[in-house]
Amino acid sequence: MPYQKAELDPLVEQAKTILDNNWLGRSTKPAPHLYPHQWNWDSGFIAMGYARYNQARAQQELSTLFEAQWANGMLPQIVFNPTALGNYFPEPDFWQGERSPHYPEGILTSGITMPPVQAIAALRVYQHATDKALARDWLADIYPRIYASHEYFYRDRDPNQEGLVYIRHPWESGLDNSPTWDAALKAIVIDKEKLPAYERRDLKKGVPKSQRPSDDDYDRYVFLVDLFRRLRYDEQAIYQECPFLIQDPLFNSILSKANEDLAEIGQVLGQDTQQLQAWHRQTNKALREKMWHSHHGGFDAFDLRSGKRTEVWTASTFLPLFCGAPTAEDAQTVYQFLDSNSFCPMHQRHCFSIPNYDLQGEYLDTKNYWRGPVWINTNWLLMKGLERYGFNEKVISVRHDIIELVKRWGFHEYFDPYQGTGYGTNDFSWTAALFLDSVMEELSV
Ligand code: 9WN
Repeated sequence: MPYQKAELDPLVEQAKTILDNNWLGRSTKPAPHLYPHQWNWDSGFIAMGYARYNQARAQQELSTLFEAQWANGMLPQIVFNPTALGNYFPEPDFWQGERSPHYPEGILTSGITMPPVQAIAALRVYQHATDKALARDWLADIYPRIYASHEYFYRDRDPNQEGLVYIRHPWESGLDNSPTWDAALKAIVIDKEKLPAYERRDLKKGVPKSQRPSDDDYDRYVFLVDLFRRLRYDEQAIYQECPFLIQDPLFNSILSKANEDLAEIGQVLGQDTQQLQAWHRQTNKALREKMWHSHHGGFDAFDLRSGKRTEVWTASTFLPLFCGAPTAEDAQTVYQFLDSNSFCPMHQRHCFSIPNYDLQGEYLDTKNYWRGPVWINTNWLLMKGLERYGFNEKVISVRHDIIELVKRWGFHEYFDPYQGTGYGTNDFSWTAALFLDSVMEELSV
């Protein structure tokens, strides 16, 4: 179903208008009401969209994020917009990041991180730049900062030196209430008396409760934040005490691909990139050796606390395609699983690929956040992974689903895997940005 430029042009204009309206002057908020601050991985995806038509903004978006980098290299999940406080939970008064000696001065941030897509975004900004000299100067400025964020992961999040980093909060995964975290979260026993008082603000922004994480999930999210602030964000102490420590394939695949892309940036700048290449190889090897599940044909997460694999199948299961971890032979097996009834096969037109959770899974909820709906960012990442291994027919099919979902239902946060109906909040920035990128790609082939 090839698209005509004329039918996509008005949608591209709409996408740009959404990004313009969400632009805060130096960064972009993910959505007008629900998310009024700057988010870490959102900014990476947003920069990839700007890269297609506004180089200056793409560069500014990422530079602003790095102004909030902690002294230990950690790039925070949220950079708060001081003029919008009081609209989201948790905000700086709850995080109390200043308890850490690494907290940046004069900037308000949360105390966790997110999947490191920045190198991937920065390389795309450079590749699409119309002013290459300007982009090169910008790369020279941002390269050591991105490098420091990768160094932080391998130094502070990989205690066994395996080449696999852990996340210590579901919000760090970006896939907050994915069924992958259920068992680890359930194992945290909450004493309501001791839990700090808090009020959810996400339920006051027009999104039905049935499409958001549960109250039980939030209790555990809060429990973990409270633990981190009590431990003054000391990574060693957190490693000793945190009940939630998980090595996730999506997070590690993004980090691995980010090493590869940062090495490419390093080469543009004439830097020695051996360490980056070594990290990339080591993480790919570890993904293959520790996370590959040949029986299912996918990769699953490893819970460092229980010592068990999660055996939960989500978009994350396939992400190692993105960083080139599977062998060519195993990639065929991965593909069989990805293009099966569990994740909407391409020749079956009563569903949209790629739902975040197994359509045959026990906990499927087609309306609830990361527990079933299709998300444009994971589709985009998987599309790139499929491209890497030459699954070209599926690449086109996923790209058409990205375009079709937006065309029929609008720029929503996530979509029903069967009906396509848009859920969550709307005028969502990364949906607009990655739609734009996908359309440019569609029209160029
Ligand atoms: C917590 C901003 C973020 C995304 C995440 C998505 C959602 C936040 C929330 O929104 O998470 O980080 O309040 O639910 O899960 O991936 O980055 O768009």
